[in-house]
Amino acid sequence: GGGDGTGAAVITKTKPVTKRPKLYRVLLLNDDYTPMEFVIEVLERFFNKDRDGATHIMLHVHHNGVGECGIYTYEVAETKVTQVMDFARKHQHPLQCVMEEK
Ligand code: TYC
Repeated sequence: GGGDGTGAAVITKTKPVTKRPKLYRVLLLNDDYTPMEFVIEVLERFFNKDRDGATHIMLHVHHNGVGECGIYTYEVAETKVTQVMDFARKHQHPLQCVMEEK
């Protein structure tokens, strides 16, 4: 039984183990120089926000100093941060994007 070759009754109990990945918040930080329109484009391009959603987050960051762009697994969050930082550098804006464990 149970594939042990003896014909004996073997009970195999398996505990289902579901692994929940850690999640990370991706944040934009305010600064005095990055144009509002550029931040809106970043949110549309890299975080799939529509115009209204992107504008709302941008204004939140502008007024509060920091704001959430999205919540992702580690690799995705890391990719978003790199994409935003590369895009900002390419356009010579000081925009900062960071991630933190949720
Ligand atoms: N504070 C910037 C300005 O007045 C706009 C801005 C918003 C910059 C959000 C960065 O993450 C940011 N032009």
